[in-house]
Amino acid sequence: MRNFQLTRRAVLAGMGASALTARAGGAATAPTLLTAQVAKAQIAPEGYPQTEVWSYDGTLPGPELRVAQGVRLQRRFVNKLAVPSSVHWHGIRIDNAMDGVAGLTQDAVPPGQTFDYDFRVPDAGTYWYHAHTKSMEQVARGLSGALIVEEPEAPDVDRDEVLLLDDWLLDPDTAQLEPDFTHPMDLSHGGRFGNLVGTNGHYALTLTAKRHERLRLRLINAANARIFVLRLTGLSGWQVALDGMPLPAPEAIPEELVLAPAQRVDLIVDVTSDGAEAAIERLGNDQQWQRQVGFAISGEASRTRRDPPAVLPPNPNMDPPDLTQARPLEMKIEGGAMGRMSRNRMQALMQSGNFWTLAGQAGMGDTPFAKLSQGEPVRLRFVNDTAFPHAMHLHGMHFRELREDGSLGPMRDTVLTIPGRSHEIAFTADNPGKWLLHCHMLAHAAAGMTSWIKVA
Ligand SMILES: [Cu+2]
Repeated sequence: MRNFQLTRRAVLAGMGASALTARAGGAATAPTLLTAQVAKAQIAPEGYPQTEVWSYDGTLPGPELRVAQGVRLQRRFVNKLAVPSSVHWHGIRIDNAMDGVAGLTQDAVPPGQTFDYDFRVPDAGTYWYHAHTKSMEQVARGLSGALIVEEPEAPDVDRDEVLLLDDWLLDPDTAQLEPDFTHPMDLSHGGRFGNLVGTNGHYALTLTAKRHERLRLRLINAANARIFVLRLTGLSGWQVALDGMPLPAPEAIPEELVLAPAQRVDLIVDVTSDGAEAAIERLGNDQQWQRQVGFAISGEASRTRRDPPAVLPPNPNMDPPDLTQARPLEMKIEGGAMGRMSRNRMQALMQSGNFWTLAGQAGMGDTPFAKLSQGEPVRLRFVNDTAFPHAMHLHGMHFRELREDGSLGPMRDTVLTIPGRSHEIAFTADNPGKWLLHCHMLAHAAAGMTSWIKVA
């Protein structure tokens, strides 16, 4: 992979993202639009040309949608691209017909056409929306944004910042996106990695902060394949939610915070740096820590640190599944480069344009991986028999990881599975519909790692 040369003096200031506030209901008012369109964005450092991207509403990332818990979110999706598209509302326990999965829950919206998304947001937390038609290409081209559902009573913080982490694979000469979105190397290995990493559409996002200021940081991994390993410097605090769902109590932030594609974490941090800077750093490929987000500190929000934050209010329906009644399922993950799949099977798989299988099948197929009765508790064991990590995402329902000691982890919608290991999740199949179950390394999803379950 070619490196993207950054010039030291190139520093971009400020954030371009605009916050839109959605209104509930509104009988005779014109629909609020969300328009997929070609746009230009200054992703690369100054001195490089702007990059042509596919965007929602012309901004990169798409507009931050911020709504109150429990309201209906209504957006008329307008497709001004030259290709079909659709919008998935990631992590929302949503009406199935609004889930945005082309070929499963709706037809892709053709160029020039619209689709009215209209659904209730039952859970407060940090979610995101992104294209779910040829998502490997469309998300990489820029079709993603944050969806924030606010608690009725927000926690006591000075500021609430959304940090959408992403990477882009750019031609170092032209700063345009590398247009080969189906490179066999990406499909069969770790996925499509960018050569420029950034936040909120900037390669070097720097925010301002005051000493002892309390920030809620909502981190979203919107990258196609990159697993972010992060640490904080000059900031200390707690993690309070994972994949949108509040933790039972604020927890210490791990020394190294791992955020797989599509995962989110909410942090409440205090600016504790004695110097002029604080930062979120990420572990680079060279095992060096690099700045992901900088905080330029000036002034003082208070003289001393505050008490720990209160627990976030729970979302409805967070009861753990009844494990004594749970139906056991197993999904073996196989294929890819350097895996253990036989040569014959791999060759047959590649002839169908795939590199991976879930439970022996490549791609969605006509029949679901499992048919579940509504309300049925399930335990599902992912067996990662490949040489790569996979971020397995279930649509429509959150699950808990069933740990080896028998305890249940926090609610999540995406679990990172490790090569050679198995990970068991458990959930109650309480949301009727056809729900995608796939790897969120989007090249893997495109090359076979897409399955679905039916709840009826
Ligand atoms: Cu994968």
